[in-house]
Amino acid sequence: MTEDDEKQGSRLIAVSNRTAAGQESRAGGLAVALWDTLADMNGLWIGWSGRIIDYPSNRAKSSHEDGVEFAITDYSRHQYDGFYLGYSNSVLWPVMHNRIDLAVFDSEYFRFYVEINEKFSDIVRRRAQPNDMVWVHDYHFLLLGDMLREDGWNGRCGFFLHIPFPAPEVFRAIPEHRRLALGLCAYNVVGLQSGKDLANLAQYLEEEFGAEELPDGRFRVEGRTVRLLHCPIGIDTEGFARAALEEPAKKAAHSLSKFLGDRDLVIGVDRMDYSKGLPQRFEGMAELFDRYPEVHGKISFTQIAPPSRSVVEEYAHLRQQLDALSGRINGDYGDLDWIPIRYLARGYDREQIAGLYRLAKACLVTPLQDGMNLVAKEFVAAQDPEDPGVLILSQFAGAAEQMKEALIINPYDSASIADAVKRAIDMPVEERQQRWQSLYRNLIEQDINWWRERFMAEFEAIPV
Ligand code: ADQ
Repeated sequence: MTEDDEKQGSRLIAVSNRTAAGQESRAGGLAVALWDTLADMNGLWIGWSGRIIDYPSNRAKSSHEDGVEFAITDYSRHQYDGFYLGYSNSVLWPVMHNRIDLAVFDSEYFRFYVEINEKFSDIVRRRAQPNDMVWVHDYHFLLLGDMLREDGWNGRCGFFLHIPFPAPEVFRAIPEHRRLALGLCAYNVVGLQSGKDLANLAQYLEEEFGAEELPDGRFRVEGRTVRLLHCPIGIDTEGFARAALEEPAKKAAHSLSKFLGDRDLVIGVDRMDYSKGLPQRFEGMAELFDRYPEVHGKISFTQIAPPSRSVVEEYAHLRQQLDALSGRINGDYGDLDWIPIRYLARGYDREQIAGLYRLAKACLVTPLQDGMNLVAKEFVAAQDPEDPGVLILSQFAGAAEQMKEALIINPYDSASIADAVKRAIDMPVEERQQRWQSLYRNLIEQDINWWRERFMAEFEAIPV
């Protein structure tokens, strides 16, 4: 009998491509929420090590950290290219973000996607006991639940999709769409960020498989029964608000304010990704400078966007686009003593970012599609209640469903961005306070713990 066999009660097993194992700082957010849940439930977290090696084992290596067990595995170069860069990030990511034009449909990729999902199924299978709960995260593992079922595991198995579920006709652009969607239905519960994502998936299942909604709200799809759960992810609101008052935050804000002088700061913080609408944001700022000459020299836009997944060609292209746009805008509108756009292609610690948010008069969050967008929530959490900054938020971010008191914009319309920035800069303090209070109240109510409890409650209700 192995050590695992001896453990009694229900254990939580989380699966995600990357885990928080060995991370120096895991302050706030998903990592902490999952970690706490796992520590409470004798948990195990399974994921990729981040290493690429010649002959990776099919097994995972166990380690323990602060009450959580980790099972971490490596990928080969082919698996990394085919599964991670290929199918996950060159097929699923673009299509789910409505960018079929950027997808690369190479049938080899899917082979590796299946291979890695099988590998993880095997790792889970070796460790899972019948009354354990397996909570799988994100688009890398759409097929994992299905494979676990094929492997004969009938325990509780849930999935949370962090990115959007697109309109059915967009999802159908993926050659393997039916297999992926049926795979999803092997999970007992599928959590989605927004009501729109849920409606898209339900519509797809109805159209494609004639799915039937049962009286208890679950869907019956080709002999499988799945609950679709609207479960928008939150942040550690109070923790983030506190971080904005601490020393690293103050120091970062102080450094930036030396550069700003008495200008108003407009900030953007993103991973550099084409889904985040960065060129559109820069164009919006150009439109602002064009329409409102009175703001020249009065505001400074700082965009923080470290490169991500830089080996994928599309990201290199985006970087060039941003370099060219910021150069053009600074050339057109800048002056001897004013740089309109500062673009910093590097990451900062979240503690520092919290201070920058608090310093800002407005934050631009302009994704063309986004599952949720946590930057929008962090910005609000970091504000000074007496003198809060204004959130400018894309109608295409999942967060827009919850954050209605933000200034909602259409990122494709640069005039809408320009006018919103002008309105934010001019907004009277009473209106800023009212908007902020209502946004903050919701962030406290629906924080990261609310999210995990909502999902876990659904999970625990599944009969074993
Ligand atoms: P992401 O696409 O990574 O997440 P987002 O929700 O914005 O996007 O979260 C990014 C996190 O990274 C935030 O905590 C933010 O502070 C941090 N971050 C971003 N840019 C940074 C920078 N330049 N420097 C330092 N930190 C930075 C996916 C989905 C989202 C969904 C989340 C969670 O795409 O839609 O909200 O998962 O479910």
